[in-house]
Amino acid sequence: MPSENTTSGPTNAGFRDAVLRHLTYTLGKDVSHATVYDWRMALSFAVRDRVIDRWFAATRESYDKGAKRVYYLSMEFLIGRLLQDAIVNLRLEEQAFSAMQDLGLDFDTVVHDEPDAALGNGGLGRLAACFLDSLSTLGVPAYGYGIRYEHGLFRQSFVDGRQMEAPETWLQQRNAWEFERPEAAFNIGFGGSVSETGTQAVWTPGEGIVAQAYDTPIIGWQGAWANTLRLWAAKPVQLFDLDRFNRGEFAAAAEPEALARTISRVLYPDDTTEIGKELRLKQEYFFTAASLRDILRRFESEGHSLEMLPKKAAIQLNDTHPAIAGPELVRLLHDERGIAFDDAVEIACGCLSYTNHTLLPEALERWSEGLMSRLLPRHVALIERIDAAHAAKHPHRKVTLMEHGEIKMGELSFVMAHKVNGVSALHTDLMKTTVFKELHGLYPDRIVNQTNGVTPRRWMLSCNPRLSGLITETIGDGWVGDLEKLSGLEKSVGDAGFMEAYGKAKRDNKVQLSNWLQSAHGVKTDPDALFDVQIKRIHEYKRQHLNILEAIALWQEIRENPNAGWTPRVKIFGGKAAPGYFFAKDIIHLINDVAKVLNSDPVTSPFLQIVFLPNYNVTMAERLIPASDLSEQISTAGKEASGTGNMKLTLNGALTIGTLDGANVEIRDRVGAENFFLFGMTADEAEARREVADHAAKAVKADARLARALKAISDGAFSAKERGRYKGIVENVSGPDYFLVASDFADYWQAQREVDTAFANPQDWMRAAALNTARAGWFSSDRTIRGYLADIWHAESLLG
Ligand code: F58
Repeated sequence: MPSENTTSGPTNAGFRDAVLRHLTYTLGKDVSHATVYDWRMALSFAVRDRVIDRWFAATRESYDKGAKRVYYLSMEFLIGRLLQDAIVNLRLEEQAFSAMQDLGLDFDTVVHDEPDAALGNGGLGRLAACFLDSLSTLGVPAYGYGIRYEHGLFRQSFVDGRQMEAPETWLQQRNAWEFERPEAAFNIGFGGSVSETGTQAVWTPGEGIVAQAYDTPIIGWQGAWANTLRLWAAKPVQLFDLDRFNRGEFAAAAEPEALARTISRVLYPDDTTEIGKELRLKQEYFFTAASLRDILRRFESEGHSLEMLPKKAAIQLNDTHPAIAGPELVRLLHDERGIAFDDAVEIACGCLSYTNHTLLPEALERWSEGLMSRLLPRHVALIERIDAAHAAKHPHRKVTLMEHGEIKMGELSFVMAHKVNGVSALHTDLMKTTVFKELHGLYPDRIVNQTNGVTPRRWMLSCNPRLSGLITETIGDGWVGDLEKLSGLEKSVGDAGFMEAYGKAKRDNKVQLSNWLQSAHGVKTDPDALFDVQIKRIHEYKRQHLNILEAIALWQEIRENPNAGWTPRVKIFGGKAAPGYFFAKDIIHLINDVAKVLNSDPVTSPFLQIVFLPNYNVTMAERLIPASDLSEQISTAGKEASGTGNMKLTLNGALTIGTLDGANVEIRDRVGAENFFLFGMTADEAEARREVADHAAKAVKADARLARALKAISDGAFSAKERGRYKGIVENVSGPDYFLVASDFADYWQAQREVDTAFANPQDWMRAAALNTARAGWFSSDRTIRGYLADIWHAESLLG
């Protein structure tokens, strides 16, 4: 830990005493019996105490000033661990570190005892977490609303190279950061019947569930402000059936509780079945409806009239998962509060805005009308009316909200929002020309761009203390709250002393990672090798299979010519595949199988090693990113909406090998083409290539390396006992190859060899790495949030 000095706050001894007090009086443990868990909890409570006053003050100030609040509705908040984050934001490093030292504990061991809150899947969820940090840092009154998943995303392990899924158990221990709010609870209904009274209706749900709030304070940089992450847990209306219990039906007596709890049990239940789909839709309505009721309750408690809602509440839909917010808000205003339908729609539109995170048509949610009518009968009728109103306004429109018996949640979100945003410049342009082409034509001012960003507090200050220390020594600590100040480093890039220190920070980070790989995973790596990292969800469009094919081809070439002066490389993979996505699971299996063969090859392994780390999560990202040399951002152009890992890696001085996709385009523009390894087709070229008959077969034929790598897979070089194991992957890459692995392979290979050459010249490499850091300042989520405030939310910071 860096020994940051605090100018205010408790003395070190005072802080240590606070930890001891919590150990004794909150946890009921004495020092001689305390476990690491007890100490971690005691430390967390002591830190949490420093948050509370600020949190209350922020809430009061928002009320006093009648401020507009931002509400971020998201199925995922991938917040990871909170202890270190709170310590860093409150600048309590020195106190916390010395308290642990005084008490004879190792600070890192205590901090690393905290489980990751795996309440998300990928970038969409992590973006929500970075936004919470930035909203608090900027002093914007805001709430994150989501689900308190008991198990979150599954825990991944590998058995014989195959992905296994087990429930995540982050809530098995007490969660130090949340406050249960039994009084903040709403009944959420499903099913039942609707009786019309004129244009209004009364919905009488057939079943109900209670949404109960749990609040986690989110403290901003230097503790200037704190907002709330409010997560809903599902509870039964009736806890326990005493009659059945008394009849001896013990299991049945507990059934209502078990059934109710399924709603907040896991993130992404397998929705390949009807019952899985139903659960997923219930989850979406559950948290959206509870959040809207909470928002209205707060608004009404301030005594405003309903037309004022858009002036007081900005409600952001993080993807389509909370898209039911449109009809639900109309229902609450129209059916329950008597506002005329058209006015209700207008008010709802004034509040709602929608972020799109994908252009993959199969990823844009659609719900069957049958299912929706069964669960949310009133909402289906309201969607029909919203659609009719849209049609009346635009008689020539072709795009409808319902089609082929399905409700299209992307289109519904678009129509119900006053702004719709993409998450990178390219993605936003493609939204206008592809998925939302017609709607964009009808509402040309609606789509805006807000390129994603990442919080510098977690993704530099906290995860990379060595580089952070050097940056602060060089330009002062203003960069943490204003990342664009990193540009001040540019003038030091020519300075030998700075460059030596920069290189040393990276090298020390790599040694630290190497040690961890050895101790936690039994893998031996050479910290002087190039650390080549691809960490993200496993998906065909992200093309982890392109990466592993290149590794196979390289292995074959090194074997043929082992003395050609190869640049030693460790390829590190991390990421989970959705449980029902079998192709992605095959990719994981293939990478693990290839790793087994390559890592045990005595000729090639000094130059090429493959490591696939199980259970990639936020904490693992915090370990890997500061130690990475090369960032693999190799998606098929046009498919990665933005990427945020690419930004974190750039900031931490990894050079990117990447396509012109998502935010890579903007990263390359900023860091300079000479500090970025570009390859592959553009989005337009990719579209055109798909039209060429047999494009993949032709590409394979034209590239002996690719053909040989594919043949090795088919011949069972990595699956001797089951030669056909990867038939699906081989046939896909040489057949339909929608994601253009074959067509981009040769260029990717070439770019990788340029990487080899560049890495062999450490001075130039480090210079490029330092320039990546110096030029990454624009990718702060503080900048992104300022953009949302100005262009979408029209809300303000309450800090000076
Ligand atoms: C990600 N989406 C995008 N979705 O892929 C990435 O380009 C972008 O940077 C990021 O959002 C933030 O804008 C993403 O993470 C999911 O995880 C889906 C959740 C629902 C199921 C399908 C995946």
